[in-house]
Amino acid sequence: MTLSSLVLFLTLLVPSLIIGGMELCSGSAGIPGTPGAPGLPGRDGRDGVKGDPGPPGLPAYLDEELQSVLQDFRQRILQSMGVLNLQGTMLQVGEKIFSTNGQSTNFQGINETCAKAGGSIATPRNAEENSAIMSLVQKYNTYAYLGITEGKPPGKFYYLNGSPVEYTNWYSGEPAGKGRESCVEMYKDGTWNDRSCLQYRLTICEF
Ligand SMILES: *[C@@H]1O[C@H](CO)[C@@H](O)[C@H](O)[C@H]1NC(C)=O
Ligand SMILES: [Ca+2]
Repeated sequence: MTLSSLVLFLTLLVPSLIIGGMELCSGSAGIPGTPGAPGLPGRDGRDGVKGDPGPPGLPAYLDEELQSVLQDFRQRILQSMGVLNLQGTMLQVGEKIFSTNGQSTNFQGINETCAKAGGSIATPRNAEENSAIMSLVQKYNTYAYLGITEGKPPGKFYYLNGSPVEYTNWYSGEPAGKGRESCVEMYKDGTWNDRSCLQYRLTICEF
């Protein structure tokens, strides 16, 4: 008999015995029994609430498609670079690429042509870049304008973004324009001369 059914039994029985008017002799309380053995372990609890969804992964088929698109891009870029390298119109120096269309025009025209092509007029930042530009000047046997112009104080030269030049390679005695020669051209030996911006010079851009 379980404890709860015993309690129920007594609750029902005892009042009915009293109500029934029967004389019950009450004896002394018995000795408490020994505690029962521990019960069996309870059942497992219910499942917890669902967690937040994880970041979306790329489905395998998309990943494969992406890989093949990238492979194709890589192949196309290598082909184009190969053609340009072969033509000798493209020179890579570190992250930079110098290129010419072989055409000559004034400084303004070169600046515009390079901007339209998504680049800017060639601006040597070190000896290695200067040599790359020089090799194009030699190949086309034409001086080139650089992306450097004279500022307000005559004799001071700046990059087109407005910061002062750091690397220079002036020809001996240059710059000597004293405010009358606002652009910079490169000679075939790679040295620089300040010069009027209206000469026709080789278009060399950097990307
Ligand atoms: C060069 O071209 C850019 C873009 O068209 C223009 O913003 C800039 O003023 C030009 N710089 C010079 C010195 O002509
Ligand atoms: Ca000069």
